[in-house]
Amino acid sequence: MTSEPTAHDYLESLSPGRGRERPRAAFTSDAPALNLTGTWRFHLAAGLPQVVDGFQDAGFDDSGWGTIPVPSCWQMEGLPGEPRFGPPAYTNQVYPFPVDPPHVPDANPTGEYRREFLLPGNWPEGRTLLRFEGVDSCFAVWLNSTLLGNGKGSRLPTEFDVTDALRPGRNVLAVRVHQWSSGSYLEDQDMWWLSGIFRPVTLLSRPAGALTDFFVHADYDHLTGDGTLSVQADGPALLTVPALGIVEADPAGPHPAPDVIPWSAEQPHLYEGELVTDGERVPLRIGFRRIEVVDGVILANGRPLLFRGVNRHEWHPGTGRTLSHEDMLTDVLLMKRHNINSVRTSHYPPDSAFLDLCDAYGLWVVDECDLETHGFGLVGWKGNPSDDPRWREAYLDRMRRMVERDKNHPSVVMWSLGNEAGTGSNLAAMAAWTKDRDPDRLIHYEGDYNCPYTDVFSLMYADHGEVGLLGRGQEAVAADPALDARRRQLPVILCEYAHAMGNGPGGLSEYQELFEAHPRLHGGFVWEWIDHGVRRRTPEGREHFAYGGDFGEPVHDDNFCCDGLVFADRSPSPGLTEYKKAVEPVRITVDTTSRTIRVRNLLHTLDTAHLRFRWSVEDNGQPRGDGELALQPVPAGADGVLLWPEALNKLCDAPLEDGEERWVTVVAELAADESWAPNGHEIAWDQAAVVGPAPEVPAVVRPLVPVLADGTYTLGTAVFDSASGTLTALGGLQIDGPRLDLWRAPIDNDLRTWNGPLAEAWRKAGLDRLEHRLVGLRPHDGGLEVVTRTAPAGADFAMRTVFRWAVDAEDPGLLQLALTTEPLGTWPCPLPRIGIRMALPGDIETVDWFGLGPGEAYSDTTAAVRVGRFGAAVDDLQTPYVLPQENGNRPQVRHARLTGPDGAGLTVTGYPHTDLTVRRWTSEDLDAARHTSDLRPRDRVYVNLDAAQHGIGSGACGPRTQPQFQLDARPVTLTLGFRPC
Ligand code: IPT
Repeated sequence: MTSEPTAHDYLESLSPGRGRERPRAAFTSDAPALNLTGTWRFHLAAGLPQVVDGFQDAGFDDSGWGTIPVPSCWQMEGLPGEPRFGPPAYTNQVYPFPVDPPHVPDANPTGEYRREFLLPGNWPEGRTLLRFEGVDSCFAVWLNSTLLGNGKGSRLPTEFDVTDALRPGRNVLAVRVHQWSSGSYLEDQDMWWLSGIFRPVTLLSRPAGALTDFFVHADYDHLTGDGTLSVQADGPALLTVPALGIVEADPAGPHPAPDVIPWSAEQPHLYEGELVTDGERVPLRIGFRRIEVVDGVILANGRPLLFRGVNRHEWHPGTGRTLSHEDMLTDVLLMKRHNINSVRTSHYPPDSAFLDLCDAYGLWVVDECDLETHGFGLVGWKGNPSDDPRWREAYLDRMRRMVERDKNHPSVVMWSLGNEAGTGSNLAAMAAWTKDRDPDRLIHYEGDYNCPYTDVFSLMYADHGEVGLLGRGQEAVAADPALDARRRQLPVILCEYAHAMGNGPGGLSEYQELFEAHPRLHGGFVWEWIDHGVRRRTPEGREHFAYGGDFGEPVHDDNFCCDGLVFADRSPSPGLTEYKKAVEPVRITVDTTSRTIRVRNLLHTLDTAHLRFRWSVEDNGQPRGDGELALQPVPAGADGVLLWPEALNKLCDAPLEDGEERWVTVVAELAADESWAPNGHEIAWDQAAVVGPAPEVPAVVRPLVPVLADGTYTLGTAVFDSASGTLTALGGLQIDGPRLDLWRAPIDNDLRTWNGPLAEAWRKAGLDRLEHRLVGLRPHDGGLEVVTRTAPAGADFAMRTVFRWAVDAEDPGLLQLALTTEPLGTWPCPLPRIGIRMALPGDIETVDWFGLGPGEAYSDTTAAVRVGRFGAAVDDLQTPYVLPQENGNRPQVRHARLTGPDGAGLTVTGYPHTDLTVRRWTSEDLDAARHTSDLRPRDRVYVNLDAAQHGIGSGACGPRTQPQFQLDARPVTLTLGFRPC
């Protein structure tokens, strides 16, 4: 029996670990392996003084201990109820402990794990390794009371040789995991702090003669179409790749592979092979490809690469950073189905199974090392480990473990040193080691703007203006002329852009136009893929996603962790739909003047043969006809043009009722099942109006005259309060009449806008507490005129609004409103919205509309919506942003029916259109709510009809709303018709 090490000094030591095996490639083989996942005994100590002496002894009695699943993050246990083992905590940059490297607080939760296993009787002679895929953040391991060693580097594998400690039959494994360690200083990523054995644990037999490591080099020469294969194995082995005619050959080759199908994200062709040694057979999946920078352009297989990417953290709302294979597959399929072609594994190497999926389904990967020291930025980068030689080995160790583990994945095209770790010689050392070990991939790091050792100039959150400058090579000059000259030659990527927090991001299409216009720009990676919301239940049992501060953390960053294109449960948010359209890899242009359809193929590899192009015509949203287009395959990077087919011409020449709109839509869809989506899955589309839009405002020929009686004016079926001029009923429908509305529940981009939150300016101006005053009420021969003045307390600026109500005797059921509003004085800030708000009876359930849809959209997020007829339940028009905020707007609505269960309700017509929002709570309710579970339906349905709304932008982390989408106080008109139904 070995006793406890004299101290736990490894915890705060800068050493990355002791007793570990050298890093090597992750691979499977037919050698026996014992999966040690499952239920382990578990005890959580508050800190070192509380750890259990002797827990590592094989004979220790753990029958009184609880259990925990392995893998898991211990803070997630017990959720969505109460956490069983201490709560999760969320911070972005700030360390949740004093910056006192390498020391950590005494209150250092420590998980003690025990697991017995039976060694199968046929376990081979030879070496046996114990492999941990991920343990957060530092751990020591004993097998049968023998100390094996310790390790750090949470999202990286660690192996120990257990050959001498292993016994036939019963074995006892003991692991002590510390939440905080010196390693925590290097793991300050913007995410929940979670601990434990959170990835699988395996016992691996390494039979005599087995390989320890190998490196597959599969190059592709696009000029000849030939590949070259060479496998560097660290021991004797024979290589077989049947499809290439390689049979039991020396792996090193080099083996010419004539006329090979290269690997790309669009055509992820993998050649199955095998390495055979005396000890085992190792299956190989080989992808031939070449990635290089030529004349400042990133080429993959000789063709420019455009990243339509996302930053992906590993997240599940119930299990934290422990993901099932199904979760990973869901991510990959969702990405592929939304035209995403690349992933930055922010900010650590993912579970290797995810990279297997990227190889198989096709995603270009920027593999990022588990390194971030962002919290030093908050103390002026004083003491940043990145430039302290004492930390060098810890840095290099992390890089080696990533590169060695993942080097055989064709999907990985760039190695990223880490994220937000400042500058320093340790980063340079990581880059130098990597270039030497793997010259065939590119190096990425964003944090050193001079880019002395990277192959790309990478930026975060640059605004459209700056991206345009970079595209044209006109960026600001760096201080050092030599570095400036070097950097000017580098291709540009945005490793993070378009912060997808809450409603948004806006401005995606404008970024994409730039990326597609300038060869130096290689696209980017939206921040980020998934909300890190934690599924939680209120004491009354209402589920919601929790965020920073919800677990009583003294230091936290609120909901800044909820900024994904998919919600925490992996349901797509409107931002994902918008991104899919903005980055569509085939651009279709329906031209109604020349009657042509142009198809620009922006794919990297494939021609358009795998796509079917279909046209359809709708008159006022009613289908009139459709058909297929006979388009010759357009090669990658090329354009194809096609005349409209005769059937389409004919339909478009047919007469149309007055005021109707005719739209032609062309879609590109998969022509056959793919591994990631079925036949018919839509990839791209365009739409153009042949006639329309714009129904004329019906002229009021014989206006009804308002009738005053019993404190009301009656105008047709409309009833107005004679004191306030407010509409109170229409055709028997109770209405809380419209009044001017300028407020929206601030979205995250309003709340956190860089360089001064817009929402603060709005509240300061008093937009959330507007007062209304009736200025004039004038019944006249043409109808009823109501004039109001709307302004916040204390302000001398206002909006003067004229409501002109009219009903034509020819059509007494239609109540028309011509509204004009204009600013008085000087408004100090842009306005959230300009429109009206009213309330209808709570039994309104359904909205059917003709306008833009089907999803929500705002002025700078309109790429994904199209003109058509749509319908949805009121409850389904809401987008459940984790922090409740403005959502659900349907723009450019020509016509809408809001109805209850019996079909009764109200129709609204816009002349020519209006933005429409319908919800069971008010903007004030949305504003006040902290979680979706705070929102309770009221007994009214609130309807906003807007002339305009301020854009979305991505100001919570990045540029504000672009000037063209900013809503300044200005005169607007809104012309509407209301009819009970
Ligand atoms: C950037 C981080 O790299 C990323 O991890 C995340 O925190 C993101 O911001 C915001 O959600 S760093 C920021 C200072 C630009």
